[in-house]
This record gives sequence, structure tokens and C-alpha cells, in this order.
Amino acid sequence: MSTAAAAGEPDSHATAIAAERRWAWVVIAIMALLVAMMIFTGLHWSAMPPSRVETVDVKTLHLKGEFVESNLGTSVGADGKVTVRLIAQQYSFQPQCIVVPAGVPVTFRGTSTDTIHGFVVGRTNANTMLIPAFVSTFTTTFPKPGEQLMPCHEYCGTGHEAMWARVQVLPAEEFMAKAKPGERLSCVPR
Ligand SMILES: [Cu+2]
Repeated sequence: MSTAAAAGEPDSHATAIAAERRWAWVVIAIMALLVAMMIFTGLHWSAMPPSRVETVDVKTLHLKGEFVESNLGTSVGADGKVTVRLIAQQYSFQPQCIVVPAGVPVTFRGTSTDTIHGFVVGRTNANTMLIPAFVSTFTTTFPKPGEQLMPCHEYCGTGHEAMWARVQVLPAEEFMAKAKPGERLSCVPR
């Protein structure tokens, strides 16, 4: 018999075991809560997906359809709408240099060929994720001319920190003078 038990004090070993058991239950409860949240959100999203989901076949992305290489870059539609189409891949954007007009709404349409990427244009609100098999789109207006950096902001692998493109915002007249119907503009040096 130990001297502590003989003196009527609680057995420190038994106290430690009881405390460990309590903490084990706390950890089990936290894990159960997280798993329950995952199950709930999974079922919730599959039952009520977001309203605008646009998909694209990632296996034929380079071969046909909207995101073939010759269709990437900035285009001006017959209605005057400016659209930028781009793809992200480990570890670059295509095109690497995007040209847009200032003060005119520009619609971005992008997707990824391999894993989840994303981009933000300088300090503007142009910011999206690019997810394989889905088309991300948003419309924004760049208020003033200048050059902006466009880094990938979703960690996508070992080359992530070197993944970025440039966005050249030109005065609207200068941009429109360059844009020809049916052509895709970019500022990638040829
Ligand atoms: Cu990336």
C-alpha cells in the first residue's frame, strides 16, 4: 500500500486515468461533431446545389469547345461585350498576359485542366477559384489603365508560388483599336 493511499489521499494514478478518459471523450465528441457537419453539408449541397453551375468536359478541354487554345484570350463580341477566356494548369495561366479595356465591363470565363487553382487581379475585386470540370465566371470593371499582377491564390502544388499571369488594362480607345472581330487578344509576346 502506498503512503498516499495509506494517508487517505486519492490515488494519483487513478486520478490521471480519469482525467485522460474525460479528455478522450472530449476529443471523440469533437470528431463526431466534425463528421456530422461533413455529412450534413454533403447532403445539403447535393440536395440543394448552387443555382448557376456550368460544367465542361475536362478530358476534351484542349481539343474542342470554348477553351481550345485558339479561343483563349480577350474577345469583343458583335454586341460589344468583352470576354476573357482563360485556363489554369500546374503551374501557369493561359494566356500568361491578359489585356482588357479600362472602364468597360469585362466578363471572365475560366476553368482548370488539372487541380484547383484560383486568381486575384492586383488589388481589384476580380477574384475567383478555377475548378476542373466547372466554368467560373464573373464580370468586373477595371477603373483605370495600368498593369496588374494576377497570382494563383489556391495552393496547387510545389510550383504554386511561381504561378501567375499579368493583366494589362489599356485605355478603352486603345483597346478597341486593337480588337478585331473574331480575334482573340492577349499581351503575350510572340
Ligand atoms: Cu495554381
